[in-house]
Amino acid sequence: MLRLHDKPQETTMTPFPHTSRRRLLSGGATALAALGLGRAQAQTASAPTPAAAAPARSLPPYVDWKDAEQMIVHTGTTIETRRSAFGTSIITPAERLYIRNNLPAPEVGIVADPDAWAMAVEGVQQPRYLTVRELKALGIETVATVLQCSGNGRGYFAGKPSGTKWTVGAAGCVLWSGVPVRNVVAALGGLAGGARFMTGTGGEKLPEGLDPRSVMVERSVPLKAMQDALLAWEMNGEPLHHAHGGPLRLVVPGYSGVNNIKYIKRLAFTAAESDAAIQKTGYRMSPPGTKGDPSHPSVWEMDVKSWINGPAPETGPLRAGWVQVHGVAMGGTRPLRRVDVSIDGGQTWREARLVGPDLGRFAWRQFVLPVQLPPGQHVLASRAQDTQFNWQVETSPENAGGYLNSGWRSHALPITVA
Ligand SMILES: Nc1nc2c(c(=O)[nH]1)N[C@H]1C(S)=C(S)[C@@H](COP(=O)(O)O)O[C@H]1N2
Ligand SMILES: [Mo]
Repeated sequence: MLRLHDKPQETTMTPFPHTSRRRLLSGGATALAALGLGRAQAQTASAPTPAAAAPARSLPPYVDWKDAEQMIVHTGTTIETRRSAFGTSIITPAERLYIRNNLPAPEVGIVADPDAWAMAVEGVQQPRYLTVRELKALGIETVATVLQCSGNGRGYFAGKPSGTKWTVGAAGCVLWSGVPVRNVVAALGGLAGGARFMTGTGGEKLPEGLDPRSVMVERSVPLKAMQDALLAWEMNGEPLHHAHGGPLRLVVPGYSGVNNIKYIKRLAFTAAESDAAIQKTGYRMSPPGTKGDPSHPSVWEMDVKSWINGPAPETGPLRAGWVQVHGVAMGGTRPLRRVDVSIDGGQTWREARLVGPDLGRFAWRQFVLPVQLPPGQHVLASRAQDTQFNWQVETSPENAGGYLNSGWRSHALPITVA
């Protein structure tokens, strides 16, 4: 049976031809330059390779170009970035970015001629199909966003909700380039009226013999999300890789992973939310043990959140002395204001320093705090605050799907110093 809630599933993946191991940043130097990012900064500084580098499972063929040593393969459709692999650069390279597929991805041939990919636009004055080629004529913008699975952190919920036990690595900060959705709407004469939601539909081929509504990836977000949304064909300055939604992906900044529809084939401005299961009953904040329904809040906007990435135990034994505690912090939909760090599990806090570029309110920022660690056991924690003075919560409410865990306590990192 196919399930939709970020559950681990052993789906048979279509075998894809071997992709070149590493495609260098090339096509989108313009996008990077627009953000004042040189090549060096856009790449991740070399993070130490984990001592136990051998992955438990090997990467499936469609993502065998990823950096196997830096990934945790839960299943063929759920692949997480190691905590130590975010490094000290703000952008997560494609080779280290997590993967989450609710359905087997479409065949890789769809990116052979990306400009030919066509998408239906509905709920506008002049509904029609637009190809990527036509979209490219409507403008281009670049935005950095945190792409984070709604279930990131699920593995830290005490109630052990079923589904992939993601820790921190179902997330990354990436640069998207594409056309603003509002340009597309304007080019098609504006909204048809009565719309309250923006609904995107994924281009997967649905398995036969099942009610399409029960399996299709189709998500609605509040219409206001349109203001920041992009239809993206480029990620981190490269043509958008098939595995991350190429030829074309809906990017909804500030909204959790599932709302960022890969290989989008339809964008509709609708009065009602989609009646696909993934919208109606899936990705709902329902109490533990209950099934989601439209009365429960949908998993949409992300919260203020941070976590520490190092010093990480997985990179080898830690010695007493000065260390640079470092991590990432995001405001969700609002800019980040401040991050505090604790080395005693949250009893005392010190303000950390935000470092590196600020790529806007939808990106994450890096923070550091130099501390002197004596030998013994320590619990490293961080808590972020947005510009409206909302602190990251200590503990996120348990929910049936294990969604939106941003609690600083459960994300704390225990370390042993020799
Ligand atoms: N078409 C389509 N879009 C999708 C999905 C999917 O299965 N199909 N999965 C969603 C989920 S749950 C997440 S977390 C992100 C994962 O994006 P990534 O694989 O590029 O990291 O894509 C979202 N968009
Ligand atoms: Mo997800």
